[in-house]
Amino acid sequence: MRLKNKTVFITGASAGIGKACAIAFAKEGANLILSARRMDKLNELTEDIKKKFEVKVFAFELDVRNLYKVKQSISSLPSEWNKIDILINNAGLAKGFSKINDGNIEDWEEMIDTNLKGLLYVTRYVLPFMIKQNEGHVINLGSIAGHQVYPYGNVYCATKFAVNSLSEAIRMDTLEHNIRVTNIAPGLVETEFSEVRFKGDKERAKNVYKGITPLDGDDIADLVLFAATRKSHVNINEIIVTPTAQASATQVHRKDS
Ligand code: NDP
Ligand code: 8X3
Repeated sequence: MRLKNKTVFITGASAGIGKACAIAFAKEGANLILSARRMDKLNELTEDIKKKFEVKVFAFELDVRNLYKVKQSISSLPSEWNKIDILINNAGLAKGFSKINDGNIEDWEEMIDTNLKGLLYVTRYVLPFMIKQNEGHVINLGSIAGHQVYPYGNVYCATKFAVNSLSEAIRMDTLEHNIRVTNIAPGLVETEFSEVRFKGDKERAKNVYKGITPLDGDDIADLVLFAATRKSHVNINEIIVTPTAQASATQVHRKDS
């Protein structure tokens, strides 16, 4: 129970890494503020967590692209919920896989608005709570795609390069306020990620992980938890993690099946 009485705010908690983080943090006794667009998934997760763990959960619908909703919902959190100890900026997505000259501009806007602007909006309104309490931890989901561009990854990679920059910037801007900042940069994690990228094409999504043992949401939640449970004077600046079979964004060793 390393996080008893701590409050963790997770964006994009309805699936994949965000959902795995919610469960991992609940196991450690943390109270959870969960948000995403799909309330049915969030409600299911909330029920499940409340049955299994003695923690409080406050779940609400939030599209991180909606600046007004971000501002309004964070500023009007019930008073018992506005001491946020840890923010996990996880909501994000890749949409499409094509060269820039063939790119779908709506897909670009969705990635930029979610991965970059959404992360900024949420951070903008959570940081003042942390600064006031002179304590906090911001954990951003970056990616190996934020370190290495890969073919057809263009705009997604650019948003994740931006997340890296913002992790560094938040660290600098909050240094005097005892706030920790961690950038988590995974390689291939099998979640709904590829299904979203390929717009529901399950077969194509499955092929991304063919012939390897990919990471899963629990593997990443484990590392997020590691970063969040170091002694208070220890800041994990970044964790880059890939499956054993992945050496870089473009080099993956696949077994023939
Ligand atoms: P999933 O697709 O499984 O989950 C994405 C989550 O983000 C969902 O809960 C979704 O919820 C939420 N989300 C998407 N758009 C929005 C939005 N506009 N507002 C609020 N929530 C949103 O993918 P992952 O769990 O894999 O991805 C989580 C994060 O990890 C992303 O930032 C991704 O870029 C990053 N990442 C993923 C890797 C991978 O290989 N899977 C590797 C490296 C980084 P809902 O649809 O209900 O809103
Ligand atoms: C997700 C990992 O390599 O599919 O950020 O872009 S990758």
